[in-house]
Amino acid sequence: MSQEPKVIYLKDYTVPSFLIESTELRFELFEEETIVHAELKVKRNPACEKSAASLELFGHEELELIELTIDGAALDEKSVQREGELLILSSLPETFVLKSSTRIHPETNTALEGLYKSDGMFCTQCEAEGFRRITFFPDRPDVMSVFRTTVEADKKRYPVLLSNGNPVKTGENAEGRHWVTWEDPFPKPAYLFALVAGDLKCIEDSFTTMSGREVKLVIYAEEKDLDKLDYAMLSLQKSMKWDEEVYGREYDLDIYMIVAVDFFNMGAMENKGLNIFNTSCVLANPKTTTDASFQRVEGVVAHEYFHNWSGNRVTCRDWFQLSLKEGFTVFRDAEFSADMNSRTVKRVEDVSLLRTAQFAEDAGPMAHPIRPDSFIEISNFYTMTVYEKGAEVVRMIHTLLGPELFRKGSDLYFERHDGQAVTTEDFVQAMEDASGKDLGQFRAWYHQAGTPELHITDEFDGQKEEYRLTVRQTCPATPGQDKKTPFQIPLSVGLLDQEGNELRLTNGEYSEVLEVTEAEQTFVFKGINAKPVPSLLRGFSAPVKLHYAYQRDELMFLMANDTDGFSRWDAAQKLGVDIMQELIGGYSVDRPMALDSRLIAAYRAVLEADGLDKAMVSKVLTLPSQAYLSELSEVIDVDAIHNVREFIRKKLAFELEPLFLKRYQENNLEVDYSPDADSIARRSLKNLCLSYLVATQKTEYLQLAKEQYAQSDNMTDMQSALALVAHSDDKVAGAELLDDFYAQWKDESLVVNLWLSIQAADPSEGALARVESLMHHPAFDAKNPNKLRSLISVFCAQNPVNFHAKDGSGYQFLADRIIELNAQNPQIASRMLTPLTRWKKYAADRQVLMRAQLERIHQCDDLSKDVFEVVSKSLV
Ligand code: B3K
Ligand code: ZN
Repeated sequence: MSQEPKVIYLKDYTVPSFLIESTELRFELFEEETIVHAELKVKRNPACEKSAASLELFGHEELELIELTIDGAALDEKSVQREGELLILSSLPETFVLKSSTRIHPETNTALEGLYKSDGMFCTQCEAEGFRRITFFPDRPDVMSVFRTTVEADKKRYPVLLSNGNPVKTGENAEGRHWVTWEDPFPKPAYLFALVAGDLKCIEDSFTTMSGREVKLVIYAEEKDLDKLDYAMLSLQKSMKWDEEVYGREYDLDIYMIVAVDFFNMGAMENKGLNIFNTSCVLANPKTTTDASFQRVEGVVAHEYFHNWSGNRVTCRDWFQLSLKEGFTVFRDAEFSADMNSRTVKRVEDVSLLRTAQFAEDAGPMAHPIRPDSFIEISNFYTMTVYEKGAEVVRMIHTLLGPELFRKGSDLYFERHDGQAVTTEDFVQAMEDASGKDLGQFRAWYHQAGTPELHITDEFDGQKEEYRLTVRQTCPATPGQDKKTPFQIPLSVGLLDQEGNELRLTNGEYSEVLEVTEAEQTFVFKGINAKPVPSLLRGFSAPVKLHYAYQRDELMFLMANDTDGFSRWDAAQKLGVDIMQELIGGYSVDRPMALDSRLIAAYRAVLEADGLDKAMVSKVLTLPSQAYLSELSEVIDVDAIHNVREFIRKKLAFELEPLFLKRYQENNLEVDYSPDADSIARRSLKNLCLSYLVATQKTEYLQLAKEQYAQSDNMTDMQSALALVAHSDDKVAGAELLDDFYAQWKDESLVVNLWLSIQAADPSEGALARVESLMHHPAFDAKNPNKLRSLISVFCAQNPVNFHAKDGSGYQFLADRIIELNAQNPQIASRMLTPLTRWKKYAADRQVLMRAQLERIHQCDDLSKDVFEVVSKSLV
């Protein structure tokens, strides 16, 4: 790369020198170019100390500036400077009108940032810094302005023209062109701007807010997808109601629109009044959509809706504050999903994700605090840490304050900062002010990276009738942070006596939140007359790693007796991890594998028990994942983990075959599909049982899977069965079903993505060659992020045995893709790079191969800032 990109630091933040009172935009959309006219009412910012400061506008290097005037006159040359992304205007009056016309090319924009085309329709993605690809503007979140936007295009090709706010005027021009003007009365930063133009169809409904205002709800998609929008509509209505009930937040505009687009870098975007969604996060129909995707649609619709308050009405001062809106909004959507479905299952799923992906990020070269101190490219910081750990940090505040004071705090935060661009500090301050709780030490969670570890030991003193828990906390060094100060950690605990009864604790309850604040601290429980079994970190009350030397029998005891559903699951995970780690350790020295019969007994007990929550049963009976075991490993032995896991799965399958079959049959009902929590639970248990049955390698069960495939009326059952057959040793049967599936669904893009993913994740030999040949299949499109994720990312992340092939072919394959994508779509390229960045966790031979590929990427000319930042930090 010719010049090393600049590092941006939080400590360098300064207030904007100018404010924009209003922004008027006019877009002329054509097939070969788009002209953007902008008229900004500008005034000096009284809060800016430099009285003669210049105005910094951001404009991507590809923007062609056609015209620029101030109060109707052209600027003299000396007052205009264009440097890279900046257009600097100096010698300016106190207030003025800045007009510009700019030529852009959405039709060739493959980065999918700014204004671009997705399947023939125009759409935008401006967060974080995409608006600067549209026109010259102070593109920073603390510059908020009211927008009035006119979109003009050919009427036939683009009958629907949308932007933020309410439509106020429409008209027709010569040559078959038409236009619509939209007004958004709420001041917003440019990153929330949106525009859509296309041949779209919609469904409409409404919502009456708590103050009695009727809001029109519209969801747009291509005509062929009109039958897949009802679930998103229902989810939107439920979200609106929930935010009124739980947070007292009412929607503010007269209309709320969602548009589904097929080419999208991430899940969805909360643009004011005009959300733009990846089709994968909005379309849902039993025939084409799995249960997991139904739940994702509900969760993402809620997430984007909740941003209207946590993100739009109160926004971020700068991008270091990203977790202010993302962490809080993820916490809000998780609580919503917990209320709509099963709370424990939602928690188990979120914690599993955190423990694998976020803990790995926190231990890798890109580790950063939820409020980073610096970045090269902000797009690289839409991370598990900022989102998921950020949500855990808000959850801890909720735990420390309790629900009532937390609500008082959020009310104060929204009231105090409505219409402002603020910091995470403002959020914590509001929580502190409303509750009176000192969160001084707690703030370390915002600026210290790394996953804290709690080492807990206990002592029982029969004479004093005392039980003591000693908690020692440490936190590993992370890039740029060698030493950490102790965190304030809410540690939720319970104590069980030998009969499995819960004991009353110091607070008189059965559960208590201990506040760990020191490097080492002892908590004493009095009046305890026999050594109890501790239930620790109930509900996963803090994003930490917990070490306590449980005996396997104690874990089985907790699985059976703990009253906290999350902890029962966690005990099962710990038992699985403990047993698997022992076998993984023996694998490299060829120790013969034998399964501790206690795991079989524990599984048998769960399978035999009646009346348990089916969703939890299927979670408990799922062995710790390859990803989780990898994260826990000092040095990841990919083959050992895979083979041990498969060995145990088979062993459990043989030992418990009749029970798996019984539960399969009981839950294989002929009833209409419904995506409610109970039905999802039933299908998940049924399909888990089927996966164990198929693991026996008995032909009758492969036959059963084929029958399920043929008979199923919903995508959940069909896809589960297809994956089992496709991944079985019977490659002929697998190929037959895969062909059948493709023939049936080739016109449903999202279903084809499932088909790609199943093949990419097939652990059998030759997977890379199959993936490479699929890249030439008509079903694949290297410009579409959903296709890239379904094929390439699934192969690299969910097919570890093949991706980490000893010859390094998997690594080379990924590096080739990154180098190709670097120019085409930097955000996707840099995101896809993640598996290579973890090279230090592997044995020396793999390390050398992985590093060599990172170096190859690093040496390429014209690396994007996105890829450069990740590669260079990974090579340190
Ligand atoms: N705020 C967007 C994410 C934008 C990512 C830009 N690279 C979606 C969300 O979190 O709701
Ligand atoms: Zn978000």
